[in-house]
Amino acid sequence: MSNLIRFGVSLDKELLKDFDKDLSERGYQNRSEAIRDLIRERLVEKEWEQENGDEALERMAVLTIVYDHHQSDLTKTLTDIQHESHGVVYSTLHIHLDSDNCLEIMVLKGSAEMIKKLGEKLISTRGVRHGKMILTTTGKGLK
Ligand code: NI
Repeated sequence: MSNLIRFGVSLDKELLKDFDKDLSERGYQNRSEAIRDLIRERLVEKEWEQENGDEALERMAVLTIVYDHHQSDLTKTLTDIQHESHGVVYSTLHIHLDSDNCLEIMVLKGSAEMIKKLGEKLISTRGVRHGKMILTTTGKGLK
């Protein structure tokens, strides 16, 4: 027996039109898959933020930063911050984007508080031009 449930949603016509356009641009075949992904995204986010929730939950994040390696001491500062949190930095990929800029991609793993603290510290470091963190989990409770 299937666990699938069909439900109806009332929506403004223009909003639905914009949604469908976005789906098609992103390669979704139908609304159901897009809505499932939106729901999962929200639930992963919620799961992530529940510090007192499932303690065995694997919390992970992918952090990217772009910075100018010519700026004095910046490379050293960023490396020092990562070494201070060596248990949270699971893996690092460094790419020399051009003659000035570096892209660093880090996979972080640990408690929500440790990951957020480290991510915010790196992104807010003076000289980091752009930083972004994506939070994720194994989503073990999600279908
Ligand atoms: Ni570099």
